[in-house]
Amino acid sequence: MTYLAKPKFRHPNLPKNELGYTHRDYEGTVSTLCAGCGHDSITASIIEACYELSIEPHRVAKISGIGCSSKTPTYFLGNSHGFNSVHGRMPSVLTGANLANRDLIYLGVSGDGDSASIGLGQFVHSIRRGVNMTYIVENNGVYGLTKGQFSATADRGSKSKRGFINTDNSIDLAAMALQVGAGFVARSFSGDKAQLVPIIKAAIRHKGAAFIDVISPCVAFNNHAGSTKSFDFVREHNEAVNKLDYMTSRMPIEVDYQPGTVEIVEQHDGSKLALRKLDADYDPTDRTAALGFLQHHASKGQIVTGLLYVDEQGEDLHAHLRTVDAPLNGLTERELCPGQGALDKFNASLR
Ligand SMILES: Cc1ncc(C[n+]2csc(CCOP(=O)(O)OP(=O)(O)O)c2C)c(N)n1
Ligand code: SF4
Ligand SMILES: [Mg+2]
Repeated sequence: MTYLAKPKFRHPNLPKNELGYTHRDYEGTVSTLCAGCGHDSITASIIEACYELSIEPHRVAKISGIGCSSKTPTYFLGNSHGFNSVHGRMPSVLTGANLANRDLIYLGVSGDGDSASIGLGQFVHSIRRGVNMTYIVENNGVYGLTKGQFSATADRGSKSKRGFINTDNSIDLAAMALQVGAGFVARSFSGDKAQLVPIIKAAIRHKGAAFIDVISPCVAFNNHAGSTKSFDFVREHNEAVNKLDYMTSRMPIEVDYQPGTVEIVEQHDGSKLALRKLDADYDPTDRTAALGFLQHHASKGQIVTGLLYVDEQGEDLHAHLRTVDAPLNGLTERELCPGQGALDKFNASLR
């Protein structure tokens, strides 16, 4: 069996959103990921965000690549459109779908292997083009699905489960998204639902390319001492005033910390992550300052979390290409193929 459907029974008094839908209407099948995987916590935040925004599920298209992270769209929004594509190719498949039907809300779900290695070119080009989408990377620093090789986001010096030390420099996808012009860039932690849900909601509302890097510890291959994506490492490198809720072996790790504080998050394997939540007075409208802020704290071993940058006047690829307002499937044959006269006129305009 490749998936487990959830029982249809639901309590009659479940809370409902403006559309009359309950959380259950935004769920998918039962997750087959390892118990405690950070990716499942991100799934829960996506469900919560879509429920709170009262999104009509049939208006969402969720597109992913290959990896444990890319499997997750099966576990949320079971009544939405979905396409599990090819390793590293989510951005181009999403771009094509978006150009054909601009009326849908596009959720791109990917992993650090999917986006920072094989799909790195696709990642930067979809962002720099301003494709209207929410692009979520579930970042665990490893190729979880293929047994835990280092990914390109693994920090130099971090240790694999088998004891190998990563000697390669790492790629910071949030910094890269800033550099290539993303209109919205945020970073969060899978176990910080209080921070992640509003970020996802804001990203969905943003017009243009919205990128969210979510640190999401892999309990199977990246949750040991020496890993810088483990819960313990995050906890240790969190500078400031925040406080982590709990970490129990094999249970999802949750955090709850205040703006301007650093929380050291202990992972299942005992390794630690340092999360630094942006200050309440941080200005997210300055792209250059955001890049400097990220790099400054990264040099101190801190992972900055929060909304790093937003361009509130965001524009998307359709505006750049001056496409028609209607989705292509809403056009008539005459509109799609206006004849030789229109083609001659267009060709003449390019001479
Ligand atoms: C073209 C191609 N190359 C390699 C693979 C093998 N492969 C499958 S998933 C994966 C890495 C997944 O890592 P990531 O995107 O970080 O997802 P995670 O499992 O960690 O969530 C690789 C290398 C593949 N499926 N297709
Ligand atoms: S191998 Fe890692 S990333 Fe994959 S499901 Fe298990 S914990 Fe999650
Ligand atoms: Mg990964």
